[in-house]
Amino acid sequence: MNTMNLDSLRQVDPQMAEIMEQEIRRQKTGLELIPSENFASPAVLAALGSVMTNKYSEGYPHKRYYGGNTFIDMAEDLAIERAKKLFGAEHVNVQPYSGSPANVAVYVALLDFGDTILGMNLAHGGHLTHGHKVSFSGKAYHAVQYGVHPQTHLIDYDELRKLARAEKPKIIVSGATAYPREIDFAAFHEIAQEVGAISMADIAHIAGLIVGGLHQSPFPFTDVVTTTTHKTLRGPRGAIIMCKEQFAKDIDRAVFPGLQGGPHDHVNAAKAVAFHEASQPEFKEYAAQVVKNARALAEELLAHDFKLISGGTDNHLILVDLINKEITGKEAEEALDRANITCNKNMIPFDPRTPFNPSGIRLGTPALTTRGMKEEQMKQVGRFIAEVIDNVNDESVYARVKGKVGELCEAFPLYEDL
Ligand code: DSN
Repeated sequence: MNTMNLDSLRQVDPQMAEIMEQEIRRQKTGLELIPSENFASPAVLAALGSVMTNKYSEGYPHKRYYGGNTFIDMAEDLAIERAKKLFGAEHVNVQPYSGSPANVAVYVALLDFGDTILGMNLAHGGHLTHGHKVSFSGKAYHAVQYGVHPQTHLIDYDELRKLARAEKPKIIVSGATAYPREIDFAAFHEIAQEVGAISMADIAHIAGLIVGGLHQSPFPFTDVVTTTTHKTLRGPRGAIIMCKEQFAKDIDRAVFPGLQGGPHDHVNAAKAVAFHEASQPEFKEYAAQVVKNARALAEELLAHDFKLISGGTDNHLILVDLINKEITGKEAEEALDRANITCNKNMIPFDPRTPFNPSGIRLGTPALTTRGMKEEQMKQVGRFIAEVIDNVNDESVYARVKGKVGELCEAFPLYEDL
């Protein structure tokens, strides 16, 4: 984002400018630990806040229902080519508005209503769109859910195979939003093949780690891969669908005209910028540091008697079981917020509590790593978290930690021209 944009906003709409200034201040002065969030680069923000938002371009490059799309076609082609190269995908659709619509588009493209989906239970780390009963995926389709092993908290591939053989799903969805360990996409695909199912991987959380070579890739074998572009990938809020050529036509038709209208061309331009950034050598270093930072934070939390689901992490996130600390996830989220540490309450596997007041919190390192923080700072952050959680309701502790959080944030500035 450049300051000129903010100046014009201040002149035209001071009320909204004031809200945005407060949000900018919040982002700069707090520790962002929500694992699905990140700080998009000034180049990505520039593309998002651009004239590309002015265009209608229903259709696909060179086959539009509107005139004047020469440059929009160039931008969308560029986004597609860059994504293909980055991930090694055969076909890419960059138009999905976000992750949930992308997953729905895959189902609409490849399934009939009532077909069986096998996906990961939300309470065990899956996603609403992987078949949860409150979501479209669980209402329109017959959803069967797999989970993690009660002791190890790891995906039990033998159980998954048994379930797949018994239920004969039409599609098997891998991928998670709160799973701290590596996912074996090859095992998922093998099981899908054994039962004649389509394999689908939702890599939204770990796309940046895959690009950085830090996590097993679902390419080239997985049939369909979806990802958001704003998490570890550090692009704009949005999503893409990648697939083998044999599914391309159906998926494109499901996205447009099946479910969506005009593409968000400013977002698609920003996706192209993000793919360019993610293909640079610095991005590999960034992804490696995200993982090192998560390990360092996990070690510090373990040293402060926190229980971590699966005992630690292989990726960018940590799922903390707070039961031994006698505090709920909601209380912990609120207490940490008071010290300018942002995380989110989260269900843990086999949680005795409810989603709105669960037993855990979810922490991640993508955003702090973007600020340039390393292992030493993660240890500090771990100590801040312990200080708050072990002294909950002590206002003086909140104030003290908030002061230290402020100093740490000042040493790792963000969006300096804002
Ligand atoms: N809402 C996202 C997350 O926080 O993980 C998943 O879509």
